Amino acid sequence: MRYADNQRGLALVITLLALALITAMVVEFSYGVYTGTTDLYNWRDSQRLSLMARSGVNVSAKFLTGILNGKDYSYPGSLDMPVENPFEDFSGIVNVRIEDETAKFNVNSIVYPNGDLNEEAYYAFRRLLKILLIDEMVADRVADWIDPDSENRLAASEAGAKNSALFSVDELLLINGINRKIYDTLLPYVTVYGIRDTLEININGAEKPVLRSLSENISDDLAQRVIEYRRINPFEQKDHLQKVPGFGSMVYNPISGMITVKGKHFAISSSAESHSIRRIIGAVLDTSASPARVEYWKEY
Ligand SMILES: [Ca+2]
Repeated sequence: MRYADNQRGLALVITLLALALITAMVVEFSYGVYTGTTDLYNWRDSQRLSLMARSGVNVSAKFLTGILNGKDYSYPGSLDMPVENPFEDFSGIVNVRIEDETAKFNVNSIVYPNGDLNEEAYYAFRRLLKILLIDEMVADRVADWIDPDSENRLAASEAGAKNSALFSVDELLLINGINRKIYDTLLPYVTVYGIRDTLEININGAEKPVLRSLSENISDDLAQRVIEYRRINPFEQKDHLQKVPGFGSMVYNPISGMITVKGKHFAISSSAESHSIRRIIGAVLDTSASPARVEYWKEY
């Protein structure tokens, strides 16, 4: 019963969002973006696409805050909403992707705001690296990059260090010892958004490696059971994790301070594409603020 309800709920959300997207775009276009001259065609097209991409973000942001308002949990960790040919005279596609950043590992959490190492988060990060077959020493390099002092944990690990928290994930590429391959492997699982006093991971959205990073006792099998369980019954409270077969209090208690069931930061990526011209907008919202605060915005 719950399964069907959730699936229906999700389908409804997507349909409503797609409808709202189209409506918002129609409204934006009625402001007279068109000039109608053929030599301006490419410019005009590209302007239209920018507007569509922007509408995608605005509408999703509104919907997201509406959905989250008054709810104790959020599920799933990511959502894709492609809308094809939204208007009669437009052949193209608008795609909006929403990702729960709280379901990812916040690398900034390994160093407390006061500069001390958060050992719990640090060891969790090492586990994440190990699971992804990345050298665990990368955790020390990230810690040195963030911490305010200049004492090398490893040879040259303080070289060029920023000595403060990362503002965006691509800063990871500036860190000595993190090459493109390591970065690409890490990217789907890490974020720089969220509180810094503790690691806080949304168990309703976290992917397997992130779930496993929380504890040595979370095996691949157990993480898989968590994913299957929440597909039918998203976690409404943290301690409902213990309803997952094999997830006893011995596993749950030590991690209870590092998890949550509701996303706070959400990344929205909206792309509009037509005749091989493409506009993309990436934004990150903090939905715990009221109204939601834009923490990042990039158009390309
Ligand atoms: Ca440092």
